[in-house]
Amino acid sequence: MMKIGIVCYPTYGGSGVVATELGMALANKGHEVHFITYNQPVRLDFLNKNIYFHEVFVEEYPLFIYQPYELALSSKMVEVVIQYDIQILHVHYAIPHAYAAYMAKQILKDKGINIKVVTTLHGTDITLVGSHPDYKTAVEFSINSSDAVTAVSKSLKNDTLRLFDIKKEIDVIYNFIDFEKYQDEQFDKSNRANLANENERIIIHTSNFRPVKRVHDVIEIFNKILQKIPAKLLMIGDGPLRENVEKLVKSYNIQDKVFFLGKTDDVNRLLCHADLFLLPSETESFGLAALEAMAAKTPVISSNAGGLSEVNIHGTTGYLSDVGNINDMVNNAIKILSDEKTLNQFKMNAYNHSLQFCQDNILPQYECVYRKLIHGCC
Ligand code: GMT
Repeated sequence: MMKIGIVCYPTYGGSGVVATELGMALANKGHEVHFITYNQPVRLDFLNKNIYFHEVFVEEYPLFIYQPYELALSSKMVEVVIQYDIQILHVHYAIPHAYAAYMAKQILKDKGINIKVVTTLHGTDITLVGSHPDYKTAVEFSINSSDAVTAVSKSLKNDTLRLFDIKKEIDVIYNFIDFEKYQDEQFDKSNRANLANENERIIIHTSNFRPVKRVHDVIEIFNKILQKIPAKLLMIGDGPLRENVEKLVKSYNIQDKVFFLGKTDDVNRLLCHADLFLLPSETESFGLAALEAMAAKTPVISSNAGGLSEVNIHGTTGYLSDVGNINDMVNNAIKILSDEKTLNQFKMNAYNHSLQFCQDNILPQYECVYRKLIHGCC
């Protein structure tokens, strides 16, 4: 049994989801897991045994324009490590977690404690934000100062090596799925009729509606598919572009075909009805949303950005197109949706491919990283 502190963003984003699912899975295996973050992580189940939650408070003070979150986080890490004899601090998303962990490590060193820090890179912390000149020096330093570094795809590892001067080995450990949440039997298939007519295909997009997700492309693609195939589009999630995209839907007069469902924890309950998943992102280090769709037997039409080709296999589990190539995505979608036999084949392929990302395959890889740091071997 190991004692592990997990630091993450407690929000709907992929990195928070991965960190939370990882923590819960480790706890189920008997490890003691301490979440250290500013809010209760969205998918955290407190009824799970071996789970602890430590909230980071940031005291407001009129002098501060920016509240010193990293400082409060480092202090909380030190406090939790000492109180619970934590052996590993696993921080998800480099900014500012890896930097705060470095500070905590130095403070603990001063007290005679050698805490091991694992940093997992998730994507935008490297590709969009981390490499910006305002952050690069500190991000590079904190990655190099971690005891172990993991990245969620080969593509992200390569991006990290290209954008930073990295002196550490980076282990690729893919995102994973808890297949218990995707067992067909637990879903009531009869309520499909509440989402679409029998002759309509159900298409889903899930994201945080940020520019990187190219949500406008989702609507453009769907509008073109609609001209050939009766369908409904479920837009799951929320974010800055939602209002804008709702306007685009109105401008095409397809409000009766597109439903904005907002944020929900029940994505798997909706995905079990889906025929197609759209993810035309500008960049995507891995694409957990696509993997979740595949686990629910849903083929994926995606861009070929970042690590998406490591998840979605062109011509087998779905199709990949260049970013912004809407017509190609439409043609591929129609290829899949036009006849039942092809659709069912893609659905089974998607599911079968997703199985290799099951929790049982991925969890031991993280445990191995921890053990190497604590005991020197796996
Ligand atoms: O995609 C997002 O906007 C959320 C983001 C995050 O940091 O929480 O997701 C990133 O991490 C996920 C989990 O590792 C990956 O599956 C996503 O592909 C990655 N997003 C991007 O690279 C844009």
